[in-house]
Amino acid sequence: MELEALSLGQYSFTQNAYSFGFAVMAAATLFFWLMKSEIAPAYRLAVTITGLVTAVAAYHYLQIMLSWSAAIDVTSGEVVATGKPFNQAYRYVDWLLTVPLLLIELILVMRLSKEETIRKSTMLGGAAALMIVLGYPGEVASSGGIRFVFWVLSMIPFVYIVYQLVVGLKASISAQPDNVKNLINMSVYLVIGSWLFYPIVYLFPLVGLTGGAAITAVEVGYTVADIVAKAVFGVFIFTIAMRKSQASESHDATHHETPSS
Ligand SMILES: *C/C=C(C)/C=C/C=C(C)/C=C/C1=C(C)CCCC1(C)C
Repeated sequence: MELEALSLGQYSFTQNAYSFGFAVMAAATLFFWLMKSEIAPAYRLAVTITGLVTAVAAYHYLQIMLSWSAAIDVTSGEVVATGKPFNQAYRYVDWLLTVPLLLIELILVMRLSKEETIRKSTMLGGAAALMIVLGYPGEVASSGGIRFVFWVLSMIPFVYIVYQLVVGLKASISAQPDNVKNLINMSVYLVIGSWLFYPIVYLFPLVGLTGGAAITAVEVGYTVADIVAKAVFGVFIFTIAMRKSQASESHDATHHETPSS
């Protein structure tokens, strides 16, 4: 990463985005965990994991922010690289942990049968982890060709996940209670919409964005996408859990929502 290509404004803008990311993730974690007592026991695990995802992200935003300020010295009024590398692995380690968990949140809040839950969580979680692992070598490569090759490889599990969400979950979603069906559909499209952002941001350096502008666009772009994919998505999961909890007060608490076929 050519850190000295950054202007002072780009450096601070990126630093402020990390700081905002940390604040949102930390606040979201407190909200999900403190509000968990309002949720029926059957849906608490989904909400616990929702808060775990934002907690892991808050921790990594703090680390990213510290790494960013350690890599760059601005005391002279200009951007000077200190020689300490900016650690991009924090982002990928964060994704490796949080991306499978985000899909598991969605599966858990649907409360499918035990076998379905395990099968879908394993398939989707596994594909998500593979997608992140395949993206990393391209992210840290200095050659555009290598970046593109790993983009293509990582897109394979990405497309599989989108297919599974849209087609694979269809029957299960239509078996969901009426008061949450729409919200679950919206959550699925929120996942797809916000996740699409990442492979697009990843390509910025390959489509002519260079130097400080490219670094800033990638870093701020990922941060915005993270906030939508983790905290905003989390609010959807929380709302679904809340509505189901209210509905289940008058229903059999052990009832499973499985497709009738
Ligand atoms: C909270 C973090 C989330 C939801 C991160 C999601 C990340 C992706 C969907 C990343 C996907 C990528 C590709 C599909 C190709 C290029 C490499 C990646 C890893 C950026």
